[in-house]
Amino acid sequence: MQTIASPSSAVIDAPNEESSGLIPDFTSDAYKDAYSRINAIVIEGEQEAHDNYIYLGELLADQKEDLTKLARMELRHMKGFTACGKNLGVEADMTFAKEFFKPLHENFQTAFKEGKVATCLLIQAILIEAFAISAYHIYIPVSDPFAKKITQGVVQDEYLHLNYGQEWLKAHYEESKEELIQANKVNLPIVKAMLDEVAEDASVLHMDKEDLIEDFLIAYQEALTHIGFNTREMARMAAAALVF
Ligand code: PL3
Ligand code: FE2
Ligand code: FE2
Repeated sequence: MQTIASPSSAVIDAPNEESSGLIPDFTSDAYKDAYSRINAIVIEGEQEAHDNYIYLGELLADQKEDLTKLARMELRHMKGFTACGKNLGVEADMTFAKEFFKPLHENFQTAFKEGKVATCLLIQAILIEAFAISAYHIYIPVSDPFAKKITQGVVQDEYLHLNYGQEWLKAHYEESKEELIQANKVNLPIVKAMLDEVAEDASVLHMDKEDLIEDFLIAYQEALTHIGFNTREMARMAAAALVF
């Protein structure tokens, strides 16, 4: 039986100090402008993560209780990040954030309607969670003290979510393998495009794009390894998506 296990063993290196640079001026207009979009992305991402775990509970009826717990955590994250924006006097640009998530949102919805659990889990519990873990990890050293405390709490939960997805997929590896390869091919380029889109605003927050990519790839590769893919298969998956 599947339970919510302890955090994955994935330990990600600290971002290098040179690229994260000095602590930014949280009160500057440039910082607030970039934060209005980044904060919105995170709020929208947490809201969608909540919804996606609720949907997954529909597909995996025997897991509904655990998935509802994960969904509740996401709502807490959403509220925490909303408070971070308010604390800096920033209004989140939710219209921008909804557009930002649209491609992954639509692909999740299509997979959900087709009952494709492996695809839904790859999108939410692996790709989005790995993206969130890398982003939060890079953000923590350059965040304001209020946001730092919140983000540190959140990132621990995100490991549980990634772990949930990888355990289910590991247990269903043989029957999910082809579907995962296909879902990776479609969705990995979308995540790369999202990273590209956020990079400029992230740099205003003193978050380095290369660090983000590096952390994301480490978390993603560790998850795929845990699920059961070997090095050659992962190289093929990277080549099929050929994005980084
Ligand atoms: C799932 O639990 C959460 C999904 C959220 C996706 C986050 C994307 C992060 C984009 C770059 C952000 C920098 C972090 C800043 C935090 C205010
Ligand atoms: Fe979350
Ligand atoms: Fe999560």
